[in-house]
Amino acid sequence: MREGNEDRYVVREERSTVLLAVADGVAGEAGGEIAAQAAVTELAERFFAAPRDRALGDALAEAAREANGAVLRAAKDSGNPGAASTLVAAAIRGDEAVIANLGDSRAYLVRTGASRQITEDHSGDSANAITRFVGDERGVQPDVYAETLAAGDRLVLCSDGLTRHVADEEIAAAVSAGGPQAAVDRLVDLALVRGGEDNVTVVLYAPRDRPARGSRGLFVFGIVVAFVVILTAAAIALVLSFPPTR
Ligand SMILES: [Mn+2]
Repeated sequence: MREGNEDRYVVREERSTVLLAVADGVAGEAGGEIAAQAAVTELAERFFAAPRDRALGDALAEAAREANGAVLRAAKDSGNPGAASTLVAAAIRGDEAVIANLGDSRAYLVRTGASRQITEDHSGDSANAITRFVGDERGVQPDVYAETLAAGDRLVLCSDGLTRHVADEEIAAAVSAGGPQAAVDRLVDLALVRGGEDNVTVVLYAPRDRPARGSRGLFVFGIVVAFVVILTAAAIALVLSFPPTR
């Protein structure tokens, strides 16, 4: 098992908007934890500081660029000038979800029993190489994807500690089989049994299954009321869910 945890995540809800992110400090680089922490902290600060009328995708991309600067500063200040991190983030407001990524941490949409990888990995030829990351002196431009969520959809953000060992179909099966907590437990267990050498972080977003109608006829997905963190030496699973509607 790896001694340190180079994965970091953030879950924050403000102004009816939910921000989720996972960052994985680049393997082999000293300061990976510092880079990942700086990435998620700055992302959240900048994202929620954006003007309210800013489009979600623009706010998220801009926050990712600011996170890049923060990682560079943190790396330099800590004496680890090569430190870098992946970053995958999702911003959700109502039924609108925007996802941004740099590196090989992923986002999946699980819908009606099937999973679809939303993000495209920015990875190189060798096993651990990533071609885009936060902590890049050249500056970054994340890929941005937009999804419209439907009732029953699940959004999964995860680090490569999961996806190196667990197939897309298994993610779909675990997420579709039961409640959010059982799903992340199952996924982390699978990854640890098969690998156990990398940190595993899974953030599962579960909108309310039976959306209420908003004043303009839009789906309203409710407010975050609970999340659970499971921490072991090598695994973090986070469930974010809404209370079942009566
Ligand atoms: Mn990893």
